[in-house]
Amino acid sequence: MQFDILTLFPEMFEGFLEHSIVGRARQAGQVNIQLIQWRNYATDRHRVVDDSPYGGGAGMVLKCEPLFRAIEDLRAPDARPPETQVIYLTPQGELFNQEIACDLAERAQHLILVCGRYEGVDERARVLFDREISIGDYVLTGGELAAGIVADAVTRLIPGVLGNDESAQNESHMEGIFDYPHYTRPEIFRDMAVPPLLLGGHHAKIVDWRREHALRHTLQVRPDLIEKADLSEADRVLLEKICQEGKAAFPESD
Ligand code: 6GU
Repeated sequence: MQFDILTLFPEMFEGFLEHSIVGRARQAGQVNIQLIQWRNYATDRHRVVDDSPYGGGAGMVLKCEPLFRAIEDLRAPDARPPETQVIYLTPQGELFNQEIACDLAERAQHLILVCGRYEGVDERARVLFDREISIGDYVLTGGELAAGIVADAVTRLIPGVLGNDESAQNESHMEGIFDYPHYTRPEIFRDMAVPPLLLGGHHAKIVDWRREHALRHTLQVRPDLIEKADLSEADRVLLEKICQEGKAAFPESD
């Protein structure tokens, strides 16, 4: 997979994309990540890429010409989505999640990630984008952190990037709910014991226990995920039991 990241601050990615699993995937040639300085596509001596907004107001707007030049240079003339996608990182985009990450990892071969800054791009440049993505309901100073997050989430889903021990198969959010709780040695730490069932080696019981606690934690923190999740009949029985316990603890609230 090829990632081209168009940014005014390529230095922001040094470190982050060189280490950890993404760095290893780059070393192994499983992904190629190219950082491209937006200013290289300006034509004037001062390499200006922004200008003040028509109609007045605060801030600067990223100009059309350098951005069109960049995308026309980076995208092959006959390239089309889903294999090639130009993605604009903006707080006004669709909310990034594991489903989008999986879709990109499965279908895309070339992602061009455009990191916005200031008040964003000239509205007319939006015709260049196949997709506009936000990483959450808060405002960052630029799209760089968001592009790093997308590159990380997608890279780790590419077949062969994670080893068997790190498998993405049964981890948090793969099925739309949280991961189960994990414990390791020692068995007792400052009076806190590992749940005895996990020490017993009864595999089927452990599977059930993990599912129950994944559901419990999700219901407590993100009930919205429970509503959207693809749950089995057994899950619904477990949830019913968990809800009944809640009612027993607070009998006055219906
Ligand atoms: Cl993609 N960009 C910026 N600037 N802020 C954000 C964002 C992106 N996603 C959430 N907040």
